[in-house]
Amino acid sequence: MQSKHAILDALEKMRGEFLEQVKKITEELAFEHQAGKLEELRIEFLGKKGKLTQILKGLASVSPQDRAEIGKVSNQLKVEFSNALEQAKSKMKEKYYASLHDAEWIDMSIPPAAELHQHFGGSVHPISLTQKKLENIFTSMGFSILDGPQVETDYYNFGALNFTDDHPAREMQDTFYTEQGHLLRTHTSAVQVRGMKKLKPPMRMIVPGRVFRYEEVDASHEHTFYQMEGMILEKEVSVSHLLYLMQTLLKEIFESEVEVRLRPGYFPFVEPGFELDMRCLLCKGEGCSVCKKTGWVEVLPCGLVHPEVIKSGGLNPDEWQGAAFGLGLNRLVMMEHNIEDIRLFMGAHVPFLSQFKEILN
Ligand code: FA5
Repeated sequence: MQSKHAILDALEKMRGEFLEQVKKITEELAFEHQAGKLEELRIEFLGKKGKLTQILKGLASVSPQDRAEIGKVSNQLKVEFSNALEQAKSKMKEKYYASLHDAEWIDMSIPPAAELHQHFGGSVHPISLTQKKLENIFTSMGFSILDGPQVETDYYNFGALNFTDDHPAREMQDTFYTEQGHLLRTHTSAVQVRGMKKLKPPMRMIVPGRVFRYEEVDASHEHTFYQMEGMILEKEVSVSHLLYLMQTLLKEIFESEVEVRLRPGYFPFVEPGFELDMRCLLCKGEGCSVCKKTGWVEVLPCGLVHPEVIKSGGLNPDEWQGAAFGLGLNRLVMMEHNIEDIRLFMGAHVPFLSQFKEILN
């Protein structure tokens, strides 16, 4: 049996301990180690099994009135802790930028100290790592790798893909337009028709690349992100070819079976179209900010190529059939490495990036 005062005392003691640790990390630790330590601290105090939860277990034995008071204090503490962590992070960034400024005065001809080399030796971006892994898988299955312009025409991004001028589906992908009437491609599907014109069928191609959308940014949405388009054109292609391709891809990436579900999906350039979702590996399907509390993450929309698109490629849809998919690379990499926030990819954040010190082979 614990009294209200005992719990409030424990919370106050925990507060002191937390703030002291944050101060210590900010003042004493080299900035490149701070992000990791701050996250450890957050988990130690605020995590599911953290100190706050442990203290609040005592709530069961106090009166409802006292419980409300303690609840209020603990909510205030959470806000205070989050603010302290945010402040520590901005200090960390300041130190980082200051170090870049100092670095301008380094004599570039002196070999870097081992310590510096370890931190700033450069590393491959996690998206590039997974992109390369996928490219290896697909080229081993006879796929060619294609690229296309990031500043595109309306025709290749929309018109050639069976989006009529007033098609409401254009609004599914909010678009950045240039003053000259071009646009930043909203998907790698913009390369489908370019690819059909370039490669003779039967053909298999993938198109990894950067795409842009006028999006509200949050834990799972970026305005600039990466996709990988895949397309095959053969005399006969069925939904089972498509599913086989999708399963192979996910199995190779995750090196084990992952739970997936298939839903009908609508895209003007495929018929039928599907949405392939995978179980959110961050929360194990329990619901988090990345999967928007659904337990599932949209990663792989796909379908059979619409006959109108085959015509746009200058081919006869009675002669050729196709399947296509558009993999969301950022979200796949988030699942692969347990990354909780998509914004980390573009944040130029050294402690984050230096976790991926793998070498490409
Ligand atoms: C498309 O972009 C279609 N071109 C995909 C396609 C290709 C369908 C071929 C059929 C055949 P969608 O808008 O759903 O579809 O985006 C595809 C994937 O990109 C999503 O599943 C998601 O993983 C990722 N994605 C979409 N918007 C964002 C965003 N703002 N930030 C990060 N990832 C995103």
